[in-house]
Amino acid sequence: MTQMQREQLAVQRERAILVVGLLPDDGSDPHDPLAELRSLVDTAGAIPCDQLMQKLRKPNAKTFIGKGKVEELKIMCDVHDAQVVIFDNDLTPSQIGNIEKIIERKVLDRSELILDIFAARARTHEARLQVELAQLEYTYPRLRAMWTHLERIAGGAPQGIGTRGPGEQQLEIDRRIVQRKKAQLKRELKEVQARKTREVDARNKDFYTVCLVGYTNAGKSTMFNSTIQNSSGQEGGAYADDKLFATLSTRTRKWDLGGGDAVMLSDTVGFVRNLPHHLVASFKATLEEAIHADLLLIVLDVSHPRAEQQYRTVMDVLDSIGATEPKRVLLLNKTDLLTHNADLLVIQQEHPGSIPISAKTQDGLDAVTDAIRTEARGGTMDLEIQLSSADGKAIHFLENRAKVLERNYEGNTVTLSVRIGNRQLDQLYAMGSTAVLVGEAEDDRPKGGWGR
Ligand SMILES: Nc1nc2c(ncn2[C@@H]2O[C@H](COP(=O)(O)OP(=O)(O)OP(=O)(O)O)[C@@H](O)[C@H]2O)c(=O)[nH]1
Ligand SMILES: [Mg+2]
Repeated sequence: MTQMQREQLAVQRERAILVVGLLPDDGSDPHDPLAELRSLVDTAGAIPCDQLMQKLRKPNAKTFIGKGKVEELKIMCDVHDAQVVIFDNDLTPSQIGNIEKIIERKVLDRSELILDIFAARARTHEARLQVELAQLEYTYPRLRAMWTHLERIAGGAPQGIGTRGPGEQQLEIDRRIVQRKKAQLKRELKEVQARKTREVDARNKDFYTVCLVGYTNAGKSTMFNSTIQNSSGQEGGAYADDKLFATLSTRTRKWDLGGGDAVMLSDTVGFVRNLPHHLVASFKATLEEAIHADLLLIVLDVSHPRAEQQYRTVMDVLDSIGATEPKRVLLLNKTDLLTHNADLLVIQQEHPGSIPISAKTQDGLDAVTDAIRTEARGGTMDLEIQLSSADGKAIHFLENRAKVLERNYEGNTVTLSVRIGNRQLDQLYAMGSTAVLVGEAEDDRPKGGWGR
């Protein structure tokens, strides 16, 4: 066992044994509790070669799973020549240490694995800073246990590797380095985030903002690309892939809804069950988009066996990051993969007002566009508006931002019958226009639901 085992946490191309201690009501899939971890491990690039599960009433304080199971795990590692063991649970530093000592292999927990994926995929400066900080915050409390554990190994190392523990002095130096690095990362992040907040604020003033959120792999980026491509003929350019955490930073594009309406649409990082909370805090800037959006399009993969649980996770995360203000519209995605229509009906009944779509085949996207348009307008009204024919700015605005049903010119006065959104009407007033309302018709603001 070498020092590398806890210094080098990347898991690329290593043979891995997956382990889960199943606790009561832990939210994992009862039919295949390790399905999600397998996807995560696969995304990280390691090769899952076997798995071990144990039902637990509560975790063993020393080794999380039972001591006997750890012995079994060691044999499994030998048989498969595995280099790493990955737990679906989050372990304490000392549990990791204890297990590593017995099995003589690197042990990673769920959070470390997710951090490793983020680290490997972070592309932007901000994402890199966030991952580095999150890794330091997660690893830092583990340093002591890690070194103490290595020291012990060095004492009577079973494989006789010349690992020398760093001793107290080295420990103290390491801690100080970590602290300094953390402070520096936090400073840099603060700057990046302040800039981001300014950008988001500026965009929000000029446009109605819509943000795609949802569980990882739900189809957000596919939806983003489909809508942008449909409306502008240009590529949305978001990377979509059948991997968890394909997207690691947000991307925003103008979405032309037709009829003079345009909104800003953002694609965001996916959520996952048991996301380490410090990671959520670190990604708060990325999620700033979600918090400040006018409307959240929640993308749910209804073909996934754990769709309901994923839905609940997304709702919980949104609440926990403080995204409680924006209106939420649920999109039931990947309906093309459902074999029975009845399945969809059941889900629709559970979520009244949701819109069934397929981001891939682009089914149902019109319904989404209509829903957003109505919402972005803040409800529409049919009105007659009288203005001076010299008020070119207001006439231009109405021609472009409202639907003009009829035009009457009399002398210097123009009377336009228009279907106009509340929001546009407010904008018209804010322009200091000469417009006077002369008639008012039905308000078609949606009442009690969407997409039916
Ligand atoms: N059959 C089908 N596949 C879809 C649909 N929408 C997305 N997918 C596939 O699902 C996978 C994940 O799609 P993404 O758009 O990358 O998902 P995401 O929500 O952006 O995922 P992250 O960025 O990882 O959080 C890709 O392989 C897509 O091709 C759909 O409506 N039907
Ligand atoms: Mg994505």
